[in-house]
Amino acid sequence: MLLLSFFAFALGLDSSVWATPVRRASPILYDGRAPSNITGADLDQSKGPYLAAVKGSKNASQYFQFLGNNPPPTPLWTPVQEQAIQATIDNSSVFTPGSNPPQFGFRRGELIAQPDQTGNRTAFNAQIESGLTAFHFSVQADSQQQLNFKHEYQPLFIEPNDGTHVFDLQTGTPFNTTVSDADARMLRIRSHSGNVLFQTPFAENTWHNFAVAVDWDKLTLQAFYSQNACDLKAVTKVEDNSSAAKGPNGQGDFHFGLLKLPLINPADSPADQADVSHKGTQEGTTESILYSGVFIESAQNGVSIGNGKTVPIG
Ligand SMILES: *[C@@H]1O[C@H](CO)[C@@H](O)[C@H](O)[C@H]1NC(C)=O
Ligand SMILES: *[C@@H]1O[C@H](CO)[C@@H](O)[C@H](O)[C@H]1NC(C)=O
Ligand SMILES: *[C@@H]1O[C@H](CO)[C@@H](O)[C@H](O)[C@H]1NC(C)=O
Ligand SMILES: *[C@@H]1O[C@H](CO)[C@@H](O)[C@H](O)[C@H]1NC(C)=O
Ligand SMILES: *[C@@H]1O[C@H](CO)[C@@H](O)[C@H](O)[C@H]1NC(C)=O
Ligand SMILES: CC(=O)N[C@H]1CO[C@H](CO)[C@@H](O)[C@@H]1O
Repeated sequence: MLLLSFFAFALGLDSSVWATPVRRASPILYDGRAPSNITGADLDQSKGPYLAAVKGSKNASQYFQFLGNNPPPTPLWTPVQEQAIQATIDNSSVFTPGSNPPQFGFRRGELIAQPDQTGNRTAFNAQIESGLTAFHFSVQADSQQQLNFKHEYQPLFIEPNDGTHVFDLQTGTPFNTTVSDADARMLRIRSHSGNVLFQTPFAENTWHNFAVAVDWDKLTLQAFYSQNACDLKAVTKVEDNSSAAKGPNGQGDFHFGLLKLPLINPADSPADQADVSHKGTQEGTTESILYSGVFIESAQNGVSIGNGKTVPIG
């Protein structure tokens, strides 16, 4: 039976042919699941699906590791071959954007989805951010190099040129707030306006699987979530996200990796305290998070929920 389901999935046969809930797979628009043959040298040259430009002074392969089977990737997309990616920041993870000053407030190391090294990213972003598309990603805590939950982190986002996020993943203590440790240790999906659509405890030794379906015409979001091998389930309704811009102004790079905000330095002026990219306090610790199952699909025929199944939006 398993084998039959797999072939039905692979051949794109309609569900009505089979007694299982298998449906036509939605076309994949971007596959960021690291293949077994990718190397650190590929990453250093941004060869393949990742532009590794947002990072500190070291080579990309010193901030991102391909983990083979240790730990194994999320089991949700078996039998797709992939390996988890460990993203690490340390005190050297100060990004200098072009000719602008270094961002001493942040520590960051992010991969940006790209078609390939020579592809046109603007055209690619228009492809992955038109119609109805779903952004899939799984994250796991790294218990050896833990985050500091007193800080805010934004481990995944889509950023148009205006610097806003169409949606993002956030964890830690939101900048300039005080929350309990339990409330800080949450994974939160936020809308363009920064409202939390869904949150769940960032438990260790667990793959936290997410999908966010974006309707780029109606400007809505719907979040899906599961752990480990369990099918994704809708955890929100289709929510209004109309503060985001429509068309090219609302399209931007898809980032995943650690972006760590500073704590406020009380000695700074109010203006400097608000300058999160350049000011504030960082402890300079080495911290990691793991990614797996990163891909983007057209969701016209529904959202893949794992184990060969799809569900409609809404
Ligand atoms: C890995 O192998 C695939 C399939 O043979 C190939 O298309 C791809 O270019 C290879 N990737 C790298 C980074 O070498
Ligand atoms: C980065 O990689 C290049 C080419 O392999 C090497 O020459 C250089 O020493 C590396 N830089 C660091 C900081 O490790
Ligand atoms: C890249 O694609 C955009 C959008 O399709 C287009 O306007 C632009 O001219 C392209 N750039 C290059 C260098 O081809
Ligand atoms: C921090 O929050 C306080 C209280 O809401 C506010 O007055 C202050 O402007 C905020 N500072 C920054 C840098 O956001
Ligand atoms: C971290 O880097 C900053 C900026 O380069 C530097 O001022 C600071 O002394 C470093 N902290 C540690 C703990 O090395
Ligand atoms: C969930 C959410 O943040 N929705 C907002 C999307 O944008 C519209 C327009 O600004 C707001 O009214 C919603 O609250």
